Amino acid sequence: MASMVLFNEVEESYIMIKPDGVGEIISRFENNGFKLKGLKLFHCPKQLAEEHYKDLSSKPFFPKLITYITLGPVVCMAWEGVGVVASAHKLIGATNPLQGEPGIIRGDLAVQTGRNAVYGSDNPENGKREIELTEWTPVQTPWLVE
Ligand code: IDP
Ligand code: MG
Repeated sequence: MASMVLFNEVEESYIMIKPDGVGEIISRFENNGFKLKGLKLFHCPKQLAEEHYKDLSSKPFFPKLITYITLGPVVCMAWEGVGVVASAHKLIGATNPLQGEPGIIRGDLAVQTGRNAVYGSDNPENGKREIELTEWTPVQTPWLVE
């Protein structure tokens, strides 16, 4: 995918701490020098979870994935930075946490594919789409405009 090789572009990635995730995940991105543009705690409705994961709707694990994502609140975040999408992928690690090396979020903080603690956008286009999907409004807007 052409967009994945543009490592010097400023991008946005939608990062989501899944219901089983922990706050430490936020500091992993912060420590890598990315900018947290927005964050909200959100109990995702089933319909929105299905829209977010629509590319996986034909997979046998899809119903379990939707159950997982809607189990409790998730932390929706918009992170900005040069090459943030590819860097986030490296920080998050393999889909199966048991394949994660120490220092990689899923390797350190999760044990099962079906409870792998965090989501990150696949490419910058999806980053934009997924941030818009959760209807995130820049926090400055209501401060600057009544
Ligand atoms: P990714 O999150 O590493 O990009 P995907 O293949 O896009 O992985 O799958 C999305 C999510 O679906 C995974 O993060 C995981 O929570 C869940 N998932 C993927 N494969 C399985 C499986 O075989 N069993 C249960 N859940 C799965
Ligand atoms: Mg994926």
